[in-house]
Amino acid sequence: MNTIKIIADTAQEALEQVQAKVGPDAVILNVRPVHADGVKRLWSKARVEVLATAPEPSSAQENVLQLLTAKVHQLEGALQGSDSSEPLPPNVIQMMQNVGGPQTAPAAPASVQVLLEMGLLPQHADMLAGQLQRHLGGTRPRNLIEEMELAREVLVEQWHRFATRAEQPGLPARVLVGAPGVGKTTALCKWVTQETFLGQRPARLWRLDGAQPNTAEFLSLHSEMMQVPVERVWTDSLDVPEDTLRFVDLPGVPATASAVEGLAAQLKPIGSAEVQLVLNSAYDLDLLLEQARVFSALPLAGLIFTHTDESDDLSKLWNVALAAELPVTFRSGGQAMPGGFQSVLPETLFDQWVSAVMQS
Ligand SMILES: Nc1nc2c(ncn2[C@@H]2O[C@H](COP(=O)(O)OP(=O)(O)O)[C@@H](O)[C@H]2O)c(=O)[nH]1
Ligand SMILES: [Mg+2]
Repeated sequence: MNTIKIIADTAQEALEQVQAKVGPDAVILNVRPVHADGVKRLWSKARVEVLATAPEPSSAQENVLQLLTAKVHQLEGALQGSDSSEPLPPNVIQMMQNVGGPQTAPAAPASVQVLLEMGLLPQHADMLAGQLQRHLGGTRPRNLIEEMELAREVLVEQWHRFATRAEQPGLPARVLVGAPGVGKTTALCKWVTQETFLGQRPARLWRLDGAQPNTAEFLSLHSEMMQVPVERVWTDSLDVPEDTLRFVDLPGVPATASAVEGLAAQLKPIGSAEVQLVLNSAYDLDLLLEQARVFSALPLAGLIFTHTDESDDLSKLWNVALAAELPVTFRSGGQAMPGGFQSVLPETLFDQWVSAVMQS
């Protein structure tokens, strides 16, 4: 990967230079303030360093369901004793053998059993099986692939229902909540960078204290570089233009009913807010489900999964989203700004889940 480094006096200048050199689609890997060395540091202002690279050439998107078809055909070939040119990966053989095996419930459709093998929790499998049955009525899909396509459709629809229900009119303030240390401030910093630096949208930030002080110094430094004003107390009297994005960073609270109740009281003055629960995807599924359950006392609009650089188990994202009945809005990996901070589409997440299992 060819990376270029630009140092300029302002973020705006740096972005212009990057785009002039790499083109309008330049991928911004990291933005950070740099200081002069030695005593010069005393009088010279921080400059802005940007690392950027060209976008990856868009490789032909592999259709995962086709991938799955190929595997199923291979399996059928293997079962009939015909010499299939390529041996099946052991995990696929294992998965297909388990499907319909004695230990699985006979009533569950094959696609649901495949998803169970992929890590879907049994409680979601029951819901999915019920929905599939409703979709199908008396007709049976012709093969596993068709059935998987239908399962994908059902899950995606469910996800869109969660998202629609959580939607709010206008531009509510974006508030990140969660347990301490899960990556809230880092994710917020990336989000602000994406919107202001790359999206050129006006923004304002509140770094509020709760029961604990909010020690997010790096957020203030970063915002200064982005020329995003930072407030330390919430005030209604501030005349913020309507098109300005408002972001709120709060210190983390433990996932207990009383702490979350305290947080709810703190959110009240903010009024209309889009509250995102931040979860560390490297944590155990049980812990994530527990955090989602406790924080659901707040009017949550979505989930943000951090540390995706340390965990690639996508079944966790599906399981928590389905349990909390919330969409995953962003995935965030690593400490670079804005680095990997991607909005999540359920279709893509499903396909990535299938292909990750197929290729593991
Ligand atoms: N590897 C990795 N580290 C992260 C990620 N997000 C945050 N961190 C690190 O985790 C620590 C806590 O992050 P912070 O954003 O301050 O957490 P907060 O307490 O929830 O606001 C810091 O050292 C971050 O640099 C991530 O996606 N991947
Ligand atoms: Mg923080």
